[in-house]
Amino acid sequence: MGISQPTNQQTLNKPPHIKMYSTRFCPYCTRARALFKKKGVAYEDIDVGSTPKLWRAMEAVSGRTTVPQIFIGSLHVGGYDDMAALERAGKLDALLFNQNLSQGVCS
Ligand SMILES: N[C@@H](CCC(=O)N[C@@H](CS)C(=O)NCC(=O)O)C(=O)O
Repeated sequence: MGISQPTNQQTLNKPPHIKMYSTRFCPYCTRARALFKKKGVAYEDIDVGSTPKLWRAMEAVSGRTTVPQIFIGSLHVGGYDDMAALERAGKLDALLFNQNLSQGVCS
């Protein structure tokens, strides 16, 4: 039978795909990368700086005109300030690590 099939629990807790539309040297993008690094999460980094078509695609999916634009799974977090606010509120890890707070409680 093998052991390759994830349990329902593992499927539920699969980390979301993290995507950031960015430019290489923008300070807010750099700060976002540093926070992702601190959290130890992998993310897709899409450089929109030299490709107007990609920048327009970012504007279309986010409704915003600045970089970075950050998505955690299907959730549009916003820019770096928005992600930092989630971190300050203690809400970022639950999103990054797909933690369902109702699970894992011993009773
Ligand atoms: N509050 C935003 C600020 C983002 C921001 O100002 N980004 C600059 C680059 S570092 C930008 O996209 N500027 C282009 C513009 O304003 O059109 C955030 O935290 O992401």
